[in-house]
Amino acid sequence: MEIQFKNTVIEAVQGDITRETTDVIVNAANSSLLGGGGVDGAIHRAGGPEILEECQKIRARQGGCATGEAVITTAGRLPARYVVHTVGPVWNGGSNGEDNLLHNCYLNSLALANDHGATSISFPNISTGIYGYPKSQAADVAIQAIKEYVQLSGKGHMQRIRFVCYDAENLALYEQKLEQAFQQS
Ligand code: AR6
Repeated sequence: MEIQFKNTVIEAVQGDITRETTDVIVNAANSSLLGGGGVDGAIHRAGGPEILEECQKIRARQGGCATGEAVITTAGRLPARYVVHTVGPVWNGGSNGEDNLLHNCYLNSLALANDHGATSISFPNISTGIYGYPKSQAADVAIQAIKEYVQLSGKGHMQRIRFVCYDAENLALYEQKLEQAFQQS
């Protein structure tokens, strides 16, 4: 599905984020930046060793990436231009600042992509796999963050923001929640 909100097209699709042709794809990384399973593993496998080399340089410079923050590298052999690596929170019951940290992941990724001249970006469903975040709540946080960003961003806006859902359950949640969040706008 596709929604037009101000000057931005917001989409929810089902698929593999490594195939995305947006300027930026976002990786649900961990704070070591050294790769892992899930979407992180898929991105490093498909993108090749150049991505890890740049992650290692970032580690040497700043010691990894804190939860809620984001860093940017080449996309290696992937069709995208850049990979933004953000570290989602591990779900720990919900009263440990998880929503706020997840919100930061989306906003910091958008800001970093925008700083690099990107006009399109694809997000996976950060934290909803290995990190155990409830899917419905994560979708609410993601959509709220995107709405806030589009409302507040000035000239350098994203033309296209895509939620690339791996599973049908997430796609159904995003379709329903995007409709609700933007129907009044
Ligand atoms: N394209 C799009 N989404 C995907 C893909 C793909 N190719 N593969 C999986 N997903 P997860 P997390 C979905 O576990 O919960 C790693 O080891 C998946 O179905 O990848 O943030 C990192 O190194 C789920 O909806 O990330 C960290 O240690 C979503 O991506 C840890 O996992 C996120 O699931 C991060 O855990």
